[in-house]
Amino acid sequence: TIHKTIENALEKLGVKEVNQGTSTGNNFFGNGQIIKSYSPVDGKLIGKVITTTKEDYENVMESAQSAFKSWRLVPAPQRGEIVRQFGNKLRELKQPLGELVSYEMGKSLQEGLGEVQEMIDICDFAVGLSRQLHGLTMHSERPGHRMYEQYHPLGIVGIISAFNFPVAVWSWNTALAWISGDVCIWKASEKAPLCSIACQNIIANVLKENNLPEGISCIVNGDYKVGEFLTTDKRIPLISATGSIRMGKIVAKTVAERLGKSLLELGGNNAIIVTPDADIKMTVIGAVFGAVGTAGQRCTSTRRLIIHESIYDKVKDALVAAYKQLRIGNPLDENNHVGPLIDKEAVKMYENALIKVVEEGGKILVEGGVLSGEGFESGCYVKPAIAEAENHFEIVQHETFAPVLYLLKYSGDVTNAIEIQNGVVQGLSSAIMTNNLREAEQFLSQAGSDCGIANVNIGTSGAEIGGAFGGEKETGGGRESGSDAWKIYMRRQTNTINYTTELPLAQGIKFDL
Ligand code: UN1
Repeated sequence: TIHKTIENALEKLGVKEVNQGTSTGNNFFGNGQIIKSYSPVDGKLIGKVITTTKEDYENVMESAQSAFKSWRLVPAPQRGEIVRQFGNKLRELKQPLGELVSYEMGKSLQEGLGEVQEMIDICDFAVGLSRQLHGLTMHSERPGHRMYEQYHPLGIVGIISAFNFPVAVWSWNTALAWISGDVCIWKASEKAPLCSIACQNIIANVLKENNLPEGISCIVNGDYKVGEFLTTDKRIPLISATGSIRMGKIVAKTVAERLGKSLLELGGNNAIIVTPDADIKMTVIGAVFGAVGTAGQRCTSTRRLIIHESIYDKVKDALVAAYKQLRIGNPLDENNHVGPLIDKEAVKMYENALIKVVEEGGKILVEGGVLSGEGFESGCYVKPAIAEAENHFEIVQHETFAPVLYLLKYSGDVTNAIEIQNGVVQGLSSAIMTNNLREAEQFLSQAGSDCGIANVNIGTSGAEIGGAFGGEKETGGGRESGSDAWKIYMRRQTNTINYTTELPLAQGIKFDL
Protein backbone atom coordinates (compact mmCIF):
# COMPACT_ATOMS: atom_id res chain seq x y z
CA THR A 1 0.00 0.00 0.00
CA ILE A 2 2.93 2.34 0.56
CA HIS A 3 3.89 1.87 -2.98
CA LYS A 4 0.52 2.88 -4.35
CA THR A 5 0.65 5.99 -2.15
CA ILE A 6 4.07 6.96 -3.45
CA GLU A 7 3.18 6.26 -7.04
CA ASN A 8 0.16 8.52 -6.69
CA ALA A 9 2.29 11.20 -5.03
CA LEU A 10 4.89 11.08 -7.81
CA GLU A 11 2.13 11.31 -10.37
CA LYS A 12 0.54 14.36 -8.70
CA LEU A 13 3.93 16.04 -8.47
CA GLY A 14 4.83 15.30 -12.08
CA VAL A 15 7.98 13.43 -11.11
CA LYS A 16 8.65 10.90 -13.82
CA GLU A 17 11.21 8.15 -13.68
CA VAL A 18 13.75 9.34 -16.23
CA ASN A 19 14.84 12.34 -18.26
CA GLN A 20 14.52 14.84 -15.50
CA GLY A 21 17.50 16.94 -14.80
CA THR A 22 18.66 20.49 -15.07
CA SER A 23 15.76 22.86 -15.52
CA THR A 24 14.91 26.48 -15.99
CA GLY A 25 11.21 25.71 -16.08
CA ASN A 26 9.00 22.84 -17.10
CA ASN A 27 11.58 21.53 -19.54
CA PHE A 28 14.08 19.22 -18.01
CA PHE A 29 17.30 18.58 -19.84
CA GLY A 30 20.86 17.58 -19.11
CA ASN A 31 23.75 15.76 -20.61
CA GLY A 32 25.54 14.53 -17.54
CA GLN A 33 25.55 11.22 -15.76
CA ILE A 34 22.48 9.67 -14.23
CA ILE A 35 22.00 9.69 -10.46
CA LYS A 36 19.61 7.16 -9.03
CA SER A 37 17.54 8.01 -6.02
CA TYR A 38 16.90 5.08 -3.68
CA SER A 39 14.53 5.32 -0.77
CA PRO A 40 16.09 4.67 2.64
CA VAL A 41 12.59 3.52 3.68
CA ASP A 42 12.61 0.28 1.66
CA GLY A 43 15.77 0.49 -0.45
CA LYS A 44 13.78 0.73 -3.68
CA LEU A 45 14.67 2.88 -6.66
CA ILE A 46 12.35 5.90 -6.80
CA GLY A 47 13.67 7.62 -9.88
CA LYS A 48 16.61 8.86 -11.89
CA VAL A 49 17.94 12.31 -12.48
CA ILE A 50 20.35 13.62 -15.11
CA THR A 51 23.24 15.66 -13.78
CA THR A 52 24.28 19.06 -15.07
CA THR A 53 27.33 19.46 -17.28
CA LYS A 54 29.26 22.70 -17.59
CA GLU A 55 27.55 23.29 -20.91
CA ASP A 56 24.10 22.72 -19.39
CA TYR A 57 25.09 25.10 -16.63
CA GLU A 58 25.88 27.85 -19.13
CA ASN A 59 22.38 27.48 -20.58
CA VAL A 60 20.89 27.79 -17.13
CA MET A 61 22.99 30.86 -16.41
CA GLU A 62 21.89 32.54 -19.61
CA SER A 63 18.27 31.93 -18.80
CA ALA A 64 18.71 33.18 -15.22
CA GLN A 65 20.51 36.31 -16.33
CA SER A 66 17.86 37.19 -18.84
CA ALA A 67 15.02 36.46 -16.37
CA PHE A 68 16.62 38.74 -13.80
CA LYS A 69 16.53 41.69 -16.21
CA SER A 70 12.74 41.65 -16.35
CA TRP A 71 11.92 40.19 -12.91
CA ARG A 72 13.74 43.02 -11.11
CA LEU A 73 11.39 45.50 -12.79
CA VAL A 74 8.22 43.79 -11.54
CA PRO A 75 6.99 45.77 -8.51
CA ALA A 76 7.77 43.94 -5.27
CA PRO A 77 4.10 43.47 -4.22
CA GLN A 78 3.45 41.85 -7.60
CA ARG A 79 6.39 39.55 -7.02
CA GLY A 80 4.72 38.79 -3.70
CA GLU A 81 1.57 37.82 -5.60
CA ILE A 82 3.57 35.13 -7.44
CA VAL A 83 4.88 33.81 -4.14
CA ARG A 84 1.29 33.81 -2.82
CA GLN A 85 0.21 31.64 -5.73
CA PHE A 86 3.17 29.34 -5.13
CA GLY A 87 2.14 29.01 -1.46
CA ASN A 88 -1.39 28.11 -2.53
CA LYS A 89 -0.09 25.39 -4.85
CA LEU A 90 1.89 24.03 -1.91
CA ARG A 91 -1.31 23.95 0.15
CA GLU A 92 -2.95 21.85 -2.58
CA LEU A 93 0.04 19.52 -2.88
CA LYS A 94 1.00 19.35 0.79
CA GLN A 95 0.06 15.68 1.14
CA PRO A 96 1.93 14.27 -1.89
CA LEU A 97 4.97 16.50 -1.38
CA GLY A 98 5.11 15.55 2.31
CA GLU A 99 4.91 11.90 1.25
CA LEU A 100 7.75 12.27 -1.24
CA VAL A 101 9.92 14.04 1.35
CA SER A 102 9.20 11.25 3.81
CA TYR A 103 9.89 8.50 1.27
CA GLU A 104 12.99 9.96 -0.36
CA MET A 105 14.60 11.36 2.80
CA GLY A 106 13.22 8.98 5.43
CA LYS A 107 11.72 11.39 7.97
CA SER A 108 8.31 10.64 9.46
CA LEU A 109 5.29 11.62 7.40
CA GLN A 110 4.29 14.09 10.14
CA GLU A 111 7.68 15.77 9.77
CA GLY A 112 7.48 15.63 5.97
CA LEU A 113 4.15 17.42 6.13
CA GLY A 114 5.63 19.79 8.71
CA GLU A 115 8.39 20.64 6.30
CA VAL A 116 5.89 21.53 3.59
CA GLN A 117 4.04 23.61 6.20
CA GLU A 118 7.27 25.57 6.77
CA MET A 119 7.30 26.27 3.02
CA ILE A 120 3.72 27.52 3.13
CA ASP A 121 4.49 29.68 6.17
CA ILE A 122 7.57 31.29 4.60
CA CYS A 123 5.51 32.09 1.50
CA ASP A 124 2.93 33.90 3.64
CA PHE A 125 5.71 35.70 5.44
CA ALA A 126 7.33 36.72 2.14
CA VAL A 127 4.04 37.97 0.69
CA GLY A 128 3.68 40.39 3.61
CA LEU A 129 7.32 41.36 3.34
CA SER A 130 6.93 42.22 -0.33
CA ARG A 131 5.24 45.44 0.84
CA GLN A 132 7.73 46.09 3.62
CA LEU A 133 11.18 46.14 2.04
CA HIS A 134 11.86 49.30 3.97
CA GLY A 135 14.94 51.43 4.05
CA LEU A 136 15.54 54.35 6.42
CA THR A 137 15.67 58.07 5.80
CA MET A 138 18.39 60.17 7.41
CA HIS A 139 18.77 63.89 8.06
CA SER A 140 21.52 65.31 5.93
CA GLU A 141 24.12 67.59 7.55
CA ARG A 142 23.86 69.87 4.50
CA PRO A 143 21.00 72.34 3.90
CA GLY A 144 18.59 71.50 1.09
CA HIS A 145 19.73 67.90 0.94
CA ARG A 146 17.80 64.70 1.45
CA MET A 147 19.28 61.36 2.32
CA TYR A 148 17.72 57.95 2.31
CA GLU A 149 18.48 54.34 1.57
CA GLN A 150 16.76 51.85 -0.65
CA TYR A 151 17.02 48.14 -1.22
CA HIS A 152 17.42 46.88 -4.76
CA PRO A 153 17.36 43.33 -6.11
CA LEU A 154 20.77 41.68 -5.86
CA GLY A 155 20.83 39.34 -8.87
CA ILE A 156 21.22 35.59 -9.07
CA VAL A 157 21.14 33.64 -5.83
CA GLY A 158 22.85 30.22 -5.78
CA ILE A 159 21.27 27.84 -3.29
CA ILE A 160 23.05 24.69 -2.12
CA SER A 161 20.86 22.61 0.17
CA ALA A 162 21.25 19.47 2.24
CA PHE A 163 19.33 16.19 2.18
CA ASN A 164 17.79 16.56 5.62
CA PHE A 165 15.41 19.42 4.79
CA PRO A 166 15.18 18.74 1.07
CA VAL A 167 12.42 21.26 0.35
CA ALA A 168 11.97 23.76 3.21
CA VAL A 169 15.47 25.26 3.21
CA TRP A 170 15.19 25.98 -0.52
CA SER A 171 11.90 27.79 0.07
CA TRP A 172 13.28 29.90 2.95
CA ASN A 173 15.80 31.20 0.46
CA THR A 174 13.68 31.41 -2.67
CA ALA A 175 10.57 32.98 -1.14
CA LEU A 176 12.66 35.87 0.19
CA ALA A 177 14.89 36.05 -2.88
CA TRP A 178 11.93 36.18 -5.24
CA ILE A 179 10.10 38.97 -3.46
CA SER A 180 13.45 40.77 -3.35
CA GLY A 181 13.55 40.61 -7.15
CA ASP A 182 16.27 37.98 -7.41
CA VAL A 183 16.28 34.81 -9.47
CA CYS A 184 17.54 31.50 -8.06
CA ILE A 185 19.64 28.55 -9.16
CA TRP A 186 19.27 25.60 -6.83
CA LYS A 187 21.60 22.65 -6.39
CA ALA A 188 19.79 20.23 -4.11
CA SER A 189 21.48 17.35 -2.36
CA GLU A 190 22.22 14.46 -4.69
CA LYS A 191 20.74 12.31 -1.91
CA ALA A 192 17.24 13.75 -2.38
CA PRO A 193 17.11 14.98 -5.99
CA LEU A 194 13.48 14.11 -6.74
CA CYS A 195 12.25 16.51 -4.07
CA SER A 196 13.89 19.33 -6.04
CA ILE A 197 12.30 18.18 -9.28
CA ALA A 198 8.89 18.20 -7.58
CA CYS A 199 9.43 21.74 -6.24
CA GLN A 200 10.65 22.96 -9.61
CA ASN A 201 7.51 21.60 -11.26
CA ILE A 202 5.31 23.52 -8.85
CA ILE A 203 7.01 26.90 -9.27
CA ALA A 204 7.56 26.45 -13.01
CA ASN A 205 3.81 26.01 -13.50
CA VAL A 206 3.07 29.13 -11.47
CA LEU A 207 5.55 31.13 -13.57
CA LYS A 208 4.07 29.76 -16.79
CA GLU A 209 0.51 30.60 -15.73
CA ASN A 210 1.67 34.16 -15.15
CA ASN A 211 3.67 34.44 -18.38
CA LEU A 212 6.85 35.03 -16.47
CA PRO A 213 10.30 33.89 -17.62
CA GLU A 214 11.18 30.40 -16.50
CA GLY A 215 14.70 31.40 -15.48
CA ILE A 216 13.32 32.93 -12.27
CA SER A 217 13.69 29.44 -10.82
CA CYS A 218 16.38 27.06 -12.03
CA ILE A 219 17.77 23.77 -10.81
CA VAL A 220 21.07 22.06 -11.43
CA ASN A 221 21.87 18.52 -10.30
CA GLY A 222 24.91 16.68 -9.14
CA ASP A 223 27.49 16.51 -6.41
CA TYR A 224 29.98 19.08 -5.12
CA LYS A 225 31.44 19.54 -8.60
CA VAL A 226 28.17 21.08 -9.76
CA GLY A 227 28.16 23.12 -6.55
CA GLU A 228 31.51 24.50 -7.67
CA PHE A 229 29.96 25.85 -10.87
CA LEU A 230 27.96 28.09 -8.56
CA THR A 231 30.53 28.97 -5.92
CA THR A 232 33.23 29.95 -8.42
CA ASP A 233 30.90 31.94 -10.67
CA LYS A 234 31.27 35.70 -10.27
CA ARG A 235 27.92 36.19 -11.96
CA ILE A 236 26.35 34.94 -8.72
CA PRO A 237 26.57 37.62 -6.01
CA LEU A 238 25.16 35.44 -3.20
CA ILE A 239 25.63 31.78 -2.36
CA SER A 240 23.41 30.36 0.35
CA ALA A 241 24.74 27.00 1.52
CA THR A 242 23.42 24.56 4.08
CA GLY A 243 25.41 21.51 5.11
CA SER A 244 28.50 20.36 6.97
CA ILE A 245 31.15 22.64 8.46
CA ARG A 246 33.68 20.99 6.15
CA MET A 247 31.63 21.93 3.09
CA GLY A 248 30.95 25.42 4.46
CA LYS A 249 34.63 26.21 4.91
CA ILE A 250 35.31 25.33 1.27
CA VAL A 251 32.31 27.34 0.04
CA ALA A 252 33.26 30.33 2.22
CA LYS A 253 36.81 30.38 0.89
CA THR A 254 35.80 29.99 -2.73
CA VAL A 255 33.13 32.69 -2.58
CA ALA A 256 35.32 35.06 -0.55
CA GLU A 257 38.12 34.71 -3.08
CA ARG A 258 35.91 36.44 -5.63
CA LEU A 259 34.46 38.76 -2.93
CA GLY A 260 30.98 37.33 -3.26
CA LYS A 261 28.60 37.06 -0.32
CA SER A 262 27.85 33.79 1.36
CA LEU A 263 25.08 32.84 3.73
CA LEU A 264 26.18 29.77 5.62
CA GLU A 265 24.03 27.50 7.71
CA LEU A 266 26.32 24.72 8.91
CA GLY A 267 26.57 22.16 11.66
CA GLY A 268 25.22 22.38 15.18
CA ASN A 269 26.14 20.67 18.43
CA ASN A 270 23.02 21.60 20.27
CA ALA A 271 22.54 21.12 23.98
CA ILE A 272 19.74 21.30 26.50
CA ILE A 273 20.73 22.37 29.99
CA VAL A 274 18.59 20.64 32.61
CA THR A 275 18.70 22.51 35.92
CA PRO A 276 17.40 21.39 39.34
CA ASP A 277 14.30 23.49 38.66
CA ALA A 278 13.42 21.76 35.38
CA ASP A 279 10.05 20.17 34.71
CA ILE A 280 11.21 16.59 34.12
CA LYS A 281 8.22 15.57 32.01
CA MET A 282 8.73 18.48 29.61
CA THR A 283 12.45 17.84 29.56
CA VAL A 284 11.98 14.24 28.48
CA ILE A 285 9.59 15.12 25.65
CA GLY A 286 11.85 17.93 24.40
CA ALA A 287 15.03 15.90 24.67
CA VAL A 288 13.65 12.74 23.08
CA PHE A 289 12.05 14.56 20.13
CA GLY A 290 15.21 16.66 19.75
CA ALA A 291 17.50 13.63 19.74
CA VAL A 292 15.51 11.05 17.75
CA GLY A 293 13.22 13.21 15.58
CA THR A 294 14.29 13.04 11.91
CA ALA A 295 16.54 10.21 13.22
CA GLY A 296 18.87 12.85 14.64
CA GLN A 297 19.49 14.36 11.21
CA ARG A 298 18.43 17.95 11.85
CA CYS A 299 21.08 20.59 12.20
CA THR A 300 19.08 21.56 15.29
CA SER A 301 18.94 17.99 16.70
CA THR A 302 19.74 17.66 20.39
CA ARG A 303 23.21 16.12 20.73
CA ARG A 304 24.03 16.88 24.36
CA LEU A 305 22.09 17.03 27.61
CA ILE A 306 23.86 18.95 30.36
CA ILE A 307 22.18 17.79 33.56
CA HIS A 308 22.66 19.01 37.12
CA GLU A 309 24.08 16.28 39.33
CA SER A 310 21.23 16.57 41.85
CA ILE A 311 18.65 15.38 39.30
CA TYR A 312 20.98 13.44 37.01
CA ASP A 313 19.79 9.95 37.93
CA LYS A 314 16.14 10.93 37.80
CA VAL A 315 16.48 12.41 34.29
CA LYS A 316 18.63 9.50 33.14
CA ASP A 317 16.08 6.91 34.30
CA ALA A 318 13.20 8.81 32.71
CA LEU A 319 15.09 8.99 29.40
CA VAL A 320 16.01 5.33 29.40
CA ALA A 321 12.36 4.47 30.07
CA ALA A 322 11.20 6.78 27.27
CA TYR A 323 13.67 5.26 24.78
CA LYS A 324 12.15 1.84 25.50
CA GLN A 325 8.84 3.13 24.13
CA LEU A 326 10.30 4.24 20.80
CA ARG A 327 9.02 2.45 17.73
CA ILE A 328 11.46 2.30 14.85
CA GLY A 329 10.27 1.54 11.35
CA ASN A 330 8.65 2.76 8.18
CA PRO A 331 8.31 6.53 8.62
CA LEU A 332 5.15 6.62 6.51
CA ASP A 333 3.44 4.55 9.19
CA GLU A 334 2.38 7.07 11.79
CA ASN A 335 2.73 4.56 14.61
CA ASN A 336 6.50 4.79 14.29
CA HIS A 337 8.60 7.48 15.94
CA VAL A 338 11.92 6.90 14.19
CA GLY A 339 12.62 6.26 10.52
CA PRO A 340 15.84 5.32 8.74
CA LEU A 341 19.06 7.26 8.29
CA ILE A 342 19.60 8.67 4.80
CA ASP A 343 22.01 5.96 3.58
CA LYS A 344 24.51 3.30 4.58
CA GLU A 345 27.32 5.82 4.79
CA ALA A 346 25.34 7.60 7.52
CA VAL A 347 24.85 4.26 9.27
CA LYS A 348 28.62 3.77 9.29
CA MET A 349 29.19 7.19 10.85
CA TYR A 350 26.60 6.36 13.52
CA GLU A 351 28.32 3.05 14.30
CA ASN A 352 31.71 4.75 14.46
CA ALA A 353 30.41 7.34 16.92
CA LEU A 354 29.23 4.59 19.28
CA ILE A 355 32.58 2.82 19.10
CA LYS A 356 34.47 6.08 19.57
CA VAL A 357 32.54 7.25 22.63
CA VAL A 358 33.34 3.99 24.43
CA GLU A 359 36.99 4.19 23.38
CA GLU A 360 37.20 7.66 24.86
CA GLY A 361 35.82 6.46 28.19
CA GLY A 362 32.08 6.94 27.74
CA LYS A 363 29.43 4.49 28.89
CA ILE A 364 26.53 3.30 26.78
CA LEU A 365 23.20 3.65 28.60
CA VAL A 366 20.87 2.77 25.75
CA GLU A 367 22.43 0.30 23.35
CA GLY A 368 22.45 1.19 19.65
CA GLY A 369 22.66 -1.10 16.66
CA VAL A 370 21.58 -1.53 13.06
CA LEU A 371 18.25 -3.28 12.51
CA SER A 372 17.80 -6.06 10.02
CA GLY A 373 15.02 -8.36 8.89
CA GLU A 374 11.55 -7.66 7.66
CA GLY A 375 10.80 -3.98 7.20
CA PHE A 376 14.47 -3.05 7.57
CA GLU A 377 15.73 -4.31 4.20
CA SER A 378 17.26 -0.94 3.26
CA GLY A 379 19.88 -1.42 5.98
CA CYS A 380 19.43 2.19 7.11
CA TYR A 381 17.40 1.72 10.30
CA VAL A 382 19.30 2.19 13.56
CA LYS A 383 18.38 2.20 17.23
CA PRO A 384 18.59 5.58 18.94
CA ALA A 385 21.34 5.39 21.56
CA ILE A 386 22.31 7.26 24.71
CA ALA A 387 25.83 7.45 26.12
CA GLU A 388 27.27 9.05 29.24
CA ALA A 389 30.22 11.13 28.14
CA GLU A 390 32.32 14.19 28.81
CA ASN A 391 32.25 17.39 26.83
CA HIS A 392 35.92 17.31 25.87
CA PHE A 393 35.64 13.91 24.12
CA GLU A 394 36.50 14.34 20.47
CA ILE A 395 33.33 12.54 19.42
CA VAL A 396 31.20 14.81 21.60
CA GLN A 397 32.83 17.86 20.05
CA HIS A 398 31.93 16.56 16.59
CA GLU A 399 28.45 16.65 15.05
CA THR A 400 27.35 13.10 14.21
CA PHE A 401 24.22 13.24 12.06
CA ALA A 402 22.45 10.35 13.79
CA PRO A 403 20.33 9.61 16.88
CA VAL A 404 23.12 9.50 19.46
CA LEU A 405 22.55 11.52 22.61
CA TYR A 406 25.36 12.33 25.08
CA LEU A 407 24.59 12.89 28.76
CA LEU A 408 26.94 15.30 30.52
CA LYS A 409 26.84 16.13 34.22
CA TYR A 410 27.38 19.53 35.82
CA SER A 411 27.57 20.66 39.42
CA GLY A 412 27.16 23.99 41.15
CA ASP A 413 25.78 27.06 39.44
CA VAL A 414 24.14 27.32 36.00
CA THR A 415 27.21 29.26 34.81
CA ASN A 416 29.07 25.94 34.84
CA ALA A 417 26.43 24.42 32.59
CA ILE A 418 26.58 27.42 30.23
CA GLU A 419 30.35 27.03 30.00
CA ILE A 420 29.98 23.40 28.94
CA GLN A 421 27.19 24.31 26.52
CA ASN A 422 29.38 26.98 24.87
CA GLY A 423 32.46 24.76 24.93
CA VAL A 424 32.13 23.49 21.36
CA VAL A 425 33.05 24.97 17.99
CA GLN A 426 29.44 25.06 16.77
CA GLY A 427 26.86 27.66 17.80
CA LEU A 428 23.47 26.90 16.30
CA SER A 429 20.76 26.02 18.81
CA SER A 430 20.57 25.75 22.60
CA ALA A 431 18.00 25.38 25.32
CA ILE A 432 17.51 25.47 29.07
CA MET A 433 14.87 23.63 31.03
CA THR A 434 14.14 25.56 34.19
CA ASN A 435 11.41 27.27 36.14
CA ASN A 436 13.96 29.50 37.81
CA LEU A 437 13.83 33.02 36.38
CA ARG A 438 17.39 33.83 37.38
CA GLU A 439 18.79 30.80 35.59
CA ALA A 440 16.70 31.43 32.49
CA GLU A 441 17.71 35.08 32.23
CA GLN A 442 21.36 34.25 32.82
CA PHE A 443 21.20 31.73 30.00
CA LEU A 444 19.71 34.38 27.68
CA SER A 445 22.04 37.18 28.76
CA GLN A 446 25.17 38.40 26.96
CA ALA A 447 27.14 36.07 29.21
CA GLY A 448 24.82 33.17 28.45
CA SER A 449 24.39 30.92 25.44
CA ASP A 450 26.58 31.87 22.47
CA CYS A 451 24.22 30.30 19.93
CA GLY A 452 22.03 31.86 17.24
CA ILE A 453 19.01 30.21 18.85
CA ALA A 454 18.46 30.04 22.62
CA ASN A 455 15.22 28.62 24.01
CA VAL A 456 13.67 28.36 27.44
CA ASN A 457 11.52 25.34 28.25
CA ILE A 458 11.53 24.21 24.61
CA GLY A 459 13.93 21.77 22.92
CA THR A 460 16.62 22.74 20.44
CA SER A 461 14.84 21.79 17.21
CA GLY A 462 11.65 22.87 15.52
CA ALA A 463 12.25 26.61 15.13
CA GLU A 464 9.41 28.69 13.68
CA ILE A 465 10.00 30.50 10.37
CA GLY A 466 9.25 33.97 11.81
CA GLY A 467 12.61 34.30 13.55
CA ALA A 468 16.01 34.56 11.89
CA PHE A 469 17.47 31.06 11.65
CA GLY A 470 21.17 30.32 11.91
CA GLY A 471 24.11 30.28 14.27
CA GLU A 472 27.48 31.58 15.31
CA LYS A 473 31.06 30.29 15.27
CA GLU A 474 31.58 27.35 12.92
CA THR A 475 27.84 27.20 12.24
CA GLY A 476 28.76 29.93 9.77
CA GLY A 477 27.02 33.11 10.98
CA GLY A 478 24.28 33.18 8.34
CA ARG A 479 20.65 34.00 9.06
CA GLU A 480 17.78 32.74 6.92
CA SER A 481 14.02 32.80 7.08
CA GLY A 482 12.27 35.38 9.32
CA SER A 483 13.03 38.74 10.97
CA ASP A 484 15.21 40.88 8.68
CA ALA A 485 17.01 37.96 7.01
CA TRP A 486 15.67 39.30 3.68
CA LYS A 487 18.29 42.04 3.67
CA ILE A 488 21.04 39.72 2.49
CA TYR A 489 19.08 39.05 -0.71
CA MET A 490 19.10 42.73 -1.65
CA ARG A 491 21.71 45.40 -2.21
CA ARG A 492 21.49 48.55 -0.14
CA GLN A 493 21.97 51.87 -1.80
CA THR A 494 22.43 55.17 0.04
CA ASN A 495 21.07 58.16 -1.89
CA THR A 496 21.80 61.83 -1.25
CA ILE A 497 19.86 64.41 -3.24
CA ASN A 498 20.67 68.11 -3.40
CA TYR A 499 17.67 70.32 -4.23
CA THR A 500 19.46 73.68 -3.93
CA THR A 501 21.53 75.72 -6.36
CA GLU A 502 24.65 75.41 -4.20
CA LEU A 503 27.06 72.53 -3.90
CA PRO A 504 28.17 72.41 -0.27
CA LEU A 505 30.55 69.61 0.61
CA ALA A 506 30.11 67.28 3.55
CA GLN A 507 32.32 67.57 6.62
CA GLY A 508 32.35 71.37 6.06
CA ILE A 509 35.13 71.14 3.49
CA LYS A 510 35.69 74.33 1.52
CA PHE A 511 36.62 73.94 -2.14
CA ASP A 512 36.14 77.27 -3.94
CA LEU A 513 36.84 77.58 -7.63
C1 UN1 B 1 17.94 21.99 9.31
O1 UN1 B 1 18.06 20.97 10.00
O2 UN1 B 1 18.73 22.22 8.36
O3 UN1 B 1 14.44 24.22 13.55
C2 UN1 B 1 16.85 22.97 9.47
C3 UN1 B 1 14.23 23.16 12.95
C4 UN1 B 1 13.67 23.24 11.56
C5 UN1 B 1 14.73 23.53 10.56
C6 UN1 B 1 15.94 22.68 10.64
N1 UN1 B 1 12.67 24.27 11.51
O4 UN1 B 1 14.46 22.07 13.44
